[in-house]
Amino acid sequence: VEQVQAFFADRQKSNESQHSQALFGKYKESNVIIVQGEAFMNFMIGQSIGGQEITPHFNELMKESQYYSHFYHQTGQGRTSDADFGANISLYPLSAGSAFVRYADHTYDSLPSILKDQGYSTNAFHAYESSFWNRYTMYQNMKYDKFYSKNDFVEDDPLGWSLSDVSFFRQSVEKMSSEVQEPFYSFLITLSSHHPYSLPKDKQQLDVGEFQGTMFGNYLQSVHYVDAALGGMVEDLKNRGLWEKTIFMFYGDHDNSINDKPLYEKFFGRQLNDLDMAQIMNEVPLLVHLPDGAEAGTFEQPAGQLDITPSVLHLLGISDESYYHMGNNIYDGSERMVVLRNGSFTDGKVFYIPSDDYIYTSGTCYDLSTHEATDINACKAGFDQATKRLHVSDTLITYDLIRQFREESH
Ligand code: GP9
Repeated sequence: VEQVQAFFADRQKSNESQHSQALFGKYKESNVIIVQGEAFMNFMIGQSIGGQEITPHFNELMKESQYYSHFYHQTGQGRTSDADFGANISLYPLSAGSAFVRYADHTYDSLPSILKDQGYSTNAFHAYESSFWNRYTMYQNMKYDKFYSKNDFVEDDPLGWSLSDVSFFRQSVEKMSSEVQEPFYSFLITLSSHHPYSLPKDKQQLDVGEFQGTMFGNYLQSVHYVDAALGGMVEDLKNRGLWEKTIFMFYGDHDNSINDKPLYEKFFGRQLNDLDMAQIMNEVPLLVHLPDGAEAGTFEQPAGQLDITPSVLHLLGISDESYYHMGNNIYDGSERMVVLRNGSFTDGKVFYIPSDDYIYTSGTCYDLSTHEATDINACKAGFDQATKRLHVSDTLITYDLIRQFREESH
């Protein structure tokens, strides 16, 4: 408990300077829309196959947005629910199981609860069974006003497990503009690019060439479909006059479970090492569009899902200091470290890949400037910090310490 308290006391101290930053509160009271894309990975952003762009709409949006090119998912066994937990609660998902399922009744400083206290209406949208990943229960704890789940959508375009993302986005935006009070926070989870990625013929718009008929080809095909749905959603938001008053974020939840090096070597036409594979499997894209389209560009410093909540709060001018969050504020200009749930970490200079036995010296330390393995000691300080962060987070969640700390302070 003392270690956890000390960690947050330190974090609070290092956060004190953030208020002077130019973007703090610049978008106060803007709407916030965050879209979490199913299995939407970073490796195919900006890539083409047979001369056709895989994600043309995302690529177009990048021109007027911030694109984080080394943004990591920090998920464990809880997959989509872990991405949601990391992004909206800014604590590390658990080493085993899903926090949504195991500790849905514990106390958290969730993004929707903070925004609700600031007068926002807060809504989650996901066109699937409300009980999946225990969302129905967890979303009440996170203080969403409403969770629009499968039964709230007209099933006018069935696809895969549920409704197509095109229809899901259309109906969600319709609800935002007709049923929801502004300012709002809307959190949307897509589904059309779910494993095993089979799309009906009439929705297959990409010629995947030599990957035709493989799961990898189907994956590219389904991502291309979701990208078009995303493009449609942005158009819709523009037509309804919401785009210019909204902070819009899109990020991927986790990898596609196709961890097959030769396939990616074929895709990129070059040999890949373990570092390349770790980046391919753990990087998802983050796109941030600010209401006035400011600050656009590509940002290469590492970031991760836990950084979403502190960064959104910064843009809205809400101090993060009193909250139990472990992510970085990507706008405070400081150097940052991103820790993955498997114990990997990167600070933009090195990238550590742990071994299965979790013994530090059996892992590999990569120098990101050469992309080659380097002296293991170059990762030692980072490894100790990463281990500490995961331990602090696990302890805080498991023993419901936020509740205890708050009770003690009253
Ligand atoms: C289902 C969806 C999928 O509601 O979020 O979750 P996943 O299987 O990717 O963890």
